[in-house]
Amino acid sequence: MITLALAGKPNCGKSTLYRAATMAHADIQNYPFTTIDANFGIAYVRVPCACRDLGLSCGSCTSGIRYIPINLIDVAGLVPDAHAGKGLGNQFLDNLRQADAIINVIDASGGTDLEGNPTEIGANDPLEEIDLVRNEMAMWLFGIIGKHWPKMQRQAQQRSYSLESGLAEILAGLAISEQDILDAEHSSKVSLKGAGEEELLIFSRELLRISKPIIVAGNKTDIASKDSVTRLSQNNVRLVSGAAELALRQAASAEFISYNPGDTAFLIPEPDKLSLAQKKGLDAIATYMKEHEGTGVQAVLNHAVFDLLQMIVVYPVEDENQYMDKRGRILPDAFLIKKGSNPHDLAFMVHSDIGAGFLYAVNARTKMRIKESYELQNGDIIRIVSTAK
Ligand SMILES: Nc1nc2c(ncn2[C@@H]2O[C@H](COP(=O)(O)OP(=O)(O)OP(=O)(O)O)[C@@H](O)[C@H]2O)c(=O)[nH]1
Ligand SMILES: [Mg+2]
Repeated sequence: MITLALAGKPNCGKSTLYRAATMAHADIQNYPFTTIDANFGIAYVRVPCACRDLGLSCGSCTSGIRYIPINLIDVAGLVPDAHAGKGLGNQFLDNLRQADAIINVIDASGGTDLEGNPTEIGANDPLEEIDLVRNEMAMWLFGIIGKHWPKMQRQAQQRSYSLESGLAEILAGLAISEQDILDAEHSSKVSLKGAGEEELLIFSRELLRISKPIIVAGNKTDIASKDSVTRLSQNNVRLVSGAAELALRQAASAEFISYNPGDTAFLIPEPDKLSLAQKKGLDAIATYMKEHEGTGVQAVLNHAVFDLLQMIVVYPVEDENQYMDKRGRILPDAFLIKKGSNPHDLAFMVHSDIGAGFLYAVNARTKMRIKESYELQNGDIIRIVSTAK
């Protein structure tokens, strides 16, 4: 399953976003280092369900909206020099190991300093927070590689030893592959053989850029100034309000409003049930949503998965005529799979035995057999035929 991690300085709203996206518990407070141990939960990306194009109602979606699970990690806040032990040190960096991509949360309101202490709104420049995560992670990776480097360089004197595969073994637990290493070597123009410290740092930065892509989410946009919001969006920052999303999810689960995560508006079925304060709070959120086309939280998750990580959605089925599994469930699964994957890759995702026994696949929309080399398309419904059951 895809894993995203929320990282950023203390007190920027990571746990608020985490709670909003997962509806799992996490402590939220207006001071730095509220979170010490990382929180691990399940969030969702939102897509239109394929059952609607087929004129069916699958039972796995909400009125045609399909939510597909991903892992979300909320880590402790990081401060400059965290890699060297400052703040809560680099344990949180270890929590980023499993992440496929990072959502770098910044405080768009400028109402907290670099260490996360509350200040006046606008007293800090949110753009200064952007390089923090990237730098700290690069130094952390550099530190891990550096520890092994002298020994590896000695081993590299032997002809049979490959630095790339040696490094891939060391970095396997960080979801970094040998291909990532080769790509980083190529694009950073650093040759690992004989690389000194400076070159190794350049290489580490590039490897990080390739293996752990980062998007920036400007949180607390609801209290940020107009100027700050404009400036951030010009700098490729995605605007969000974790607090608004959390309030909506809580109001929806209490059945005060009808809202599906990612909607650009919500409805209040029985306004009389709400107190004046609740109405006022919801009114403010409605105004914010009108201006920003929603709270932005779902949009950030979707952007990370579909644009940054280049995933597509594919529906495996066992009966291509009725789009069902053996138990009669219509489109029972929706898989996130990397763009460029083929039916054989999908078979392995369903189960390693199904992959090993792969015979052929059928495109359920056309009922045609497809080649093993066929590039899966977003929304494909695929029956896999395998010797394994
Ligand atoms: N106005 C506003 N306040 C927010 C928003 N998100 C979070 N906050 C507030 O910001 C403060 C910090 O929120 P947390 O979610 O605990 O921040 P964090 O980044 O997890 O903090 P650490 O765990 O200490 O690193 C709390 O007072 C939240 O209520 C938002 O979107 N808008
Ligand atoms: Mg926190």
